[in-house]
Amino acid sequence: MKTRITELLGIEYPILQGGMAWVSTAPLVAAVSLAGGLGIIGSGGMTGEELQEEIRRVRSLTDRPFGVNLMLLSPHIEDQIQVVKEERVPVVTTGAGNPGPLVEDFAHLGILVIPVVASVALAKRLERHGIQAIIAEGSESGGHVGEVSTLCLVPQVVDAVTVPVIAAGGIGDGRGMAACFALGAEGVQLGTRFICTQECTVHSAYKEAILKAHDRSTVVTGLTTGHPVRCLRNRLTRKFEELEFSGASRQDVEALGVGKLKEAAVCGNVEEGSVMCGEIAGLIRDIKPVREVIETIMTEFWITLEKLQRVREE
Ligand code: TUI
Repeated sequence: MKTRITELLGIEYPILQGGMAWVSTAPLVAAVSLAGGLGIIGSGGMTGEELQEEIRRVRSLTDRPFGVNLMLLSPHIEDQIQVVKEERVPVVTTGAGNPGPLVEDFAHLGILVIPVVASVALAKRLERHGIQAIIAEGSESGGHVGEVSTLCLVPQVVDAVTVPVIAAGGIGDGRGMAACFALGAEGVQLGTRFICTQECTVHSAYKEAILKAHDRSTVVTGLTTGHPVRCLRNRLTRKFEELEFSGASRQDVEALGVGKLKEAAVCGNVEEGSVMCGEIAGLIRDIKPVREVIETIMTEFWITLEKLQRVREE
């Protein structure tokens, strides 16, 4: 398979594994890259030193290209940027902010910056900074979310920029991938689907909670704080709802979320912790090896294209 994304990244399939804090560590990242996609380390929550160790662990497992996701709101962001430069990581994706000033600096070192955007405005602004690809992430995604759905965001970003667009948010199988390609995307990024894999090191209770989810299981908390986060409905999200609608201050609502992703992902506390995942959680019914996930997506993708072709012929 060949798109501007496979060419740019030097990968076999245009499938990226979203960088997820406390979730996408070296074993998952390396497995995705070895299977022909692009694995991405989620650096949120890591110190610079911890990130460096994780990068080296990936390199000990594969020679293939991989990426690091920089969460721009991270308290360790300056150290993380330094490490990514020192290690000459091939690809950096960014989230939760505008990476404009970083792009040129990284490009000089041969590091490809692929920002995640949730709006057309930021996509256009970043194209002027010389980015070579962009991820358009709809509000179906897990974790920190924007306001526009994938179905509406992707074609608008595709029309607004000339660089290739990777669609993210709400994709769980090859049908979703084909839908995004119909909108003009040349690659897809999946997070939730890759959590439910054998190689993902997240606590097993986190994976099980996703397997039990249905179409209406996720909610967005923090709508009043400016940091909306999608995760599974549980005791924590009910506390959020109570607090948010009781007129509590932004600071008090924010404080309720501190450390809660780690609580779920590392400790396995899926009632008091934040089980971040996308709306597509309801589609995911099994824990499989990464290679099988990627191969199944590709098979479903080609079957979908053939089915669509038959609509015309019949
Ligand atoms: O970043 C994400 N998803 C995330 S980050 C994260 S870590 C976290 N932990 C605890 C609490 C909150 C977050 C979990 N999930 N996705 C990429 C993404 N970026 N989605 C939306 C955006 C975004 C939003 C605003 C990108 C740029 C932006 O720019 C604002 C501006 O300056 O224009």
